[in-house]
Amino acid sequence: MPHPGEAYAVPILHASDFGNNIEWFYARHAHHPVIVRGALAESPGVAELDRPAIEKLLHGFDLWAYDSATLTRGEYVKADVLFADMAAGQARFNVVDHSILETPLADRFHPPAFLRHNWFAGSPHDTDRFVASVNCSVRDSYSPIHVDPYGMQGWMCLLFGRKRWRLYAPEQIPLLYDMTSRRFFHRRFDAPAKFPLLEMADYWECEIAAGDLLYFPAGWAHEVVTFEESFGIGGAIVNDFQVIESTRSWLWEYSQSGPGDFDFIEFLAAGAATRPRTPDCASRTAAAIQLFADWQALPAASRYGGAG
Ligand SMILES: O=C(O)CCC(=O)C(=O)O
Ligand SMILES: [Fe+2]
Repeated sequence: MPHPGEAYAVPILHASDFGNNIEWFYARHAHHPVIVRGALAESPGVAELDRPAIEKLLHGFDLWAYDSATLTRGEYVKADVLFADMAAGQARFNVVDHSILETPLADRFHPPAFLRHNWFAGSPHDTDRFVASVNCSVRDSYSPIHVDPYGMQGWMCLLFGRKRWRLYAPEQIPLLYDMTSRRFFHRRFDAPAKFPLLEMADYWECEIAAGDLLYFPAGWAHEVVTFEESFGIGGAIVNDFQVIESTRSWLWEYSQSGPGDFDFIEFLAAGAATRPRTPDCASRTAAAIQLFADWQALPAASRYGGAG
């Protein structure tokens, strides 16, 4: 019997529940989305920033902004223009992944310990820009369902505002995705009738506000509604704890839209050689690389849509 999708509430933890115990975080909590409070304890210079202080800090900076309805077109926009839009309630732009390195927040922000074991940090593949990003959204921005690239784990910590996140485990993706057009369901533009399995999808849902950090595992699809003008810091992680899940997600992405613009497999091999944490890091990374080798050995036309 078909069943309607199950809705789960994202659980709320406090950073002191696992402290610096990264293994415990990944073993116990990181298999589904979680909200972590108290995650800015190591960045008091960020936690204390209110909206006027952030506006002042970013004055004169250009931020990479997407159109706020589809996240497909991007352009550089002055932070001042974004903040004026926010005040006027004008939903033109949504900044979701402007690297923090190009802002004065970079010196003040230190990711909490459980997010620091990240192969994107300091890799020879120019991936430091993925480690932390600025997120600046006018009210009513909507990020339609998508999966972040390269099978990244993700997190976002709001400094002010309010967002509702809905997240879907990787195995739910076929229910949300149209194989013919290679697009996810867009809640504001698509007729639900085009996605007959949609209602069967299980999802995890939460609202985050100032001080809340949302973490989600590798390969989880998500959509985000911004209820109130919001500002936060987000980031992306690839590491040995979820290297297999990341690779599965990346292979799916590869099959749909190609490999992306850096050599993911070389990146994994370098990470495993220089950044191991788990005792079985080498075997896990080898298994991930084998997934790629097996996939690549298939005839091109049979790799899903054949994008490879
Ligand atoms: O805040 C948003 O609108 C989207 C954020 C997002 O998709 C992400 O951080 O991965
Ligand atoms: Fe995302």
